[in-house]
Amino acid sequence: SSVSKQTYAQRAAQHPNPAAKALLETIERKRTNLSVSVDVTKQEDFFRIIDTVGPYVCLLKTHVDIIEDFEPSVIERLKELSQKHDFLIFEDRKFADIGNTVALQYSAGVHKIASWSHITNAHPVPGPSIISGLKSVGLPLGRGLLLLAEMSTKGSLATGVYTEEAVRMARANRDFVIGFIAQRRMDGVGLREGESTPDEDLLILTPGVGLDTRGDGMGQQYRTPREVIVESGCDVIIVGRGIYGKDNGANVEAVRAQAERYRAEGWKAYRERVDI
Ligand code: 5FU
Repeated sequence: SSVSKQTYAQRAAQHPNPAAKALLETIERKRTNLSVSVDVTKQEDFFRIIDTVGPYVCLLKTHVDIIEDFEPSVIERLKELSQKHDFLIFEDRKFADIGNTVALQYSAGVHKIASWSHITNAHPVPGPSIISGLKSVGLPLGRGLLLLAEMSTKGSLATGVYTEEAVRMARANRDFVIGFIAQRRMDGVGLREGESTPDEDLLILTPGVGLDTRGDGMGQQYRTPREVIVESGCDVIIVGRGIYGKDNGANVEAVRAQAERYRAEGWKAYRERVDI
């Protein structure tokens, strides 16, 4: 049956990439398809939010380069919280350069992303060489890559033929590319006459999710978990400000309540989709 009708457990059992398999297993074990994006600039806020939302997420999304008081111990603490709460880590780095440069950006510098981030992502704009570059670093470490096939923003240029080519690039690299940042399921997108992909399972992780507003006045567009999971067939909802609010998550109980709420909405939508 089509991937979107299968359970996360069924998909985990079949997935060839270790990071994708671990993500699907975590989703099933914790009964959550929620990823929280922790976009705050101070360590203190960052770790308070993570320790609060940890029990409710399968995947914790970071922009590690926005942390002002970054030091190497941030990574050690992030790894400890990932163990404590049983979630994977996704550094939303959006690589976009030539293969040689992205391999250096991924492995080296201050952040050494490949050494701790189970999943990262890249813009397909340079073509397939961006995958080769990142793969040379990430594949031996068992990492997974998402391609940005679409974006949530108003006026995004990632549409049409660009999106189709992104899907073809992923299909040609299924050992390392585990899916997409996108707004809808990509099964069948970009297939040429006579092509079929019966055993393909490319995950869809979807930002631009909010229950209380439709946008942020800076181009972001929000849809509900049900629109994303049921109507568009996506696998993971990514929520930032909808969970930690406008005050960097100062109110711990409010953050916990929102994380529980989005987890429940995302899981209910999944059960509706697969009919369980
Ligand atoms: F690729 C994308 C995209 O298309 N839209 C996004 O919003 C990534 N994002 C990220 O998801 C963005 O960089 C933020 O980290 C997060 C959304 O945060 P929000 O507070 O839920 O709007």
